[in-house]
Formats: sequence, structure tokens, C-alpha cells
Amino acid sequence: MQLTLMQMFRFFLVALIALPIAACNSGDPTVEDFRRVVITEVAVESWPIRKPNGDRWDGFPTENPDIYFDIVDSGGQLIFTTEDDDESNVGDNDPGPRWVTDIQFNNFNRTLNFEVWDSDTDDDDFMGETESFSLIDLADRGFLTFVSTESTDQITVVTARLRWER
Ligand SMILES: [Ca+2]
Ligand SMILES: [Ca+2]
Ligand SMILES: [Ca+2]
Repeated sequence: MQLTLMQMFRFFLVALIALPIAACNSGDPTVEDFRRVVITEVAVESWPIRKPNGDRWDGFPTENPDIYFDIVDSGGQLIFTTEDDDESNVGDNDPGPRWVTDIQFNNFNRTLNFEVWDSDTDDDDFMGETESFSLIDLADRGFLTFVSTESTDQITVVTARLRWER
């Protein structure tokens, strides 16, 4: 199709007007629009059934793990723990333990990961840890309200729900 000079001129005009509108119209929120993010729920969806050496997590008769989680930042600092609120004796086919939480971050410069532990009367057994995720990355990806993280062997899976507050 051969465009007439008038059609080309019209197209040029429309493009000229549409371009700034499109630029102004990008009302996507930015991190500056939010003052904090809150982790509102954490669930351990999957975990190793046995210790690395094949033993049960505990001795008979309550040999299933007593699961809790820690949130640790990239510097190794403990941010949050449910150590005193473990879920006792979670069986292989039980639903994963779930906690309602109110873990607040007033900036997004944190890289976090979940550690999953078996609570014991003496030293607790480390069960697994998920790969780390950064809050700023979740913001960049559209202020995600759900994150699922897993260990490198994909056996330990932890999910979290988030609320971004303006
Ligand atoms: Ca144990
Ligand atoms: Ca137990
Ligand atoms: Ca235990």
C-alpha cells in the first residue's frame, strides 16, 4: 500500500502525540512508593524425610522431625525464628507446617534465605536451606506477593506470602 503524503503526515502527528502519553501513562509503582514489605505467612512445603545418613530425625517413638524455620540474611545474621513454635513430629504424609507471621522490612536491601530445622532437646538438627532471594528483586519483578524457594537439591521447599505497604 502506498501511503499518501497526507496519510504519512497524519501518522507522524499521531505518533508525536501518542509517544508522550505512553511515557506519562507508565504508572507502574516503584520502590519509592512503598515504605515496607511484610512477610505474612511462611510454610515449609517439603523437607528431607530422613537425615543425610538415613536415620530418622529423632529416636523412637517420636522419630519424625519437629520442624521450625529461621530467616537468615546474606551476612549470616538471624532475622527471625520460630524455634519456640516448632510443629512437633511432622509425619511424612502430613501437610507442611505453616506459620502466620508479621516480619517487617523497612527497606528492601535484604537478601534472605530460609533454614529448616528439627528442634531437639540438645543440639537441633539442620534439615535444609533454600536458595536466597532478594527483596529488591521481588520488587523489580512486580512486587510479588508470593515466593517459593527451594534448596539446590529441590528437596526442601519453603513458600512465603508478602504484603507491600505504601
Ligand atoms: Ca533430632
Ligand atoms: Ca520428633
Ligand atoms: Ca526433634
